[in-house]
Amino acid sequence: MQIVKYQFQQHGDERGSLVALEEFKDIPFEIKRVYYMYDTAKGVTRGYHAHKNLEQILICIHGSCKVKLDNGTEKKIVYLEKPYEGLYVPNNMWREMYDFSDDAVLLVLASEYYIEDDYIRNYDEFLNMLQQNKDK
Ligand code: T46
Repeated sequence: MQIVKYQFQQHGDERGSLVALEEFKDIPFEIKRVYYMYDTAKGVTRGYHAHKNLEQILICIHGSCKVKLDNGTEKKIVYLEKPYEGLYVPNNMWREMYDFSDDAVLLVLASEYYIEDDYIRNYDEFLNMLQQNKDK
């Protein structure tokens, strides 16, 4: 499994740093939604689902966290701790986010609006869907 981590351009000067993200330029899709999670309780794992039709970029803009990606055959763990790094998460990818630092803010840029039907929350269902896609 290839992990795609974007390194965004940092505009830094004596005042500090700034990152600007433009759809189709820095981000490979139209950004239809932005959300972020913070104040994550100790020991919590979020996610435990895949999406049928959603691309996302995860940026830990403050603090750190880990993301486990699972494409049904391979699993990889990615550590996010830099506000100028974005992890690309394609559709049909199981994800779990955990080990959030107390100060972690995980920002997500999404290619689609929020659609509950797009979630696959059962791991066996996820594997079945991958198999069905293969059989097509
Ligand atoms: C994902 C990972 C990385 C909304 O109302 N609108 C939204 O756009 C989102 C993302 C969530 N919600 C509501 C639905 C739930 O009542 O916020 C609540 C928490 O969402 P959820 O339990 O899905 O959060 P996570 O952290 O498990 O997953 C989220 C995204 O939902 C998911 O698409 O890929 O972050």
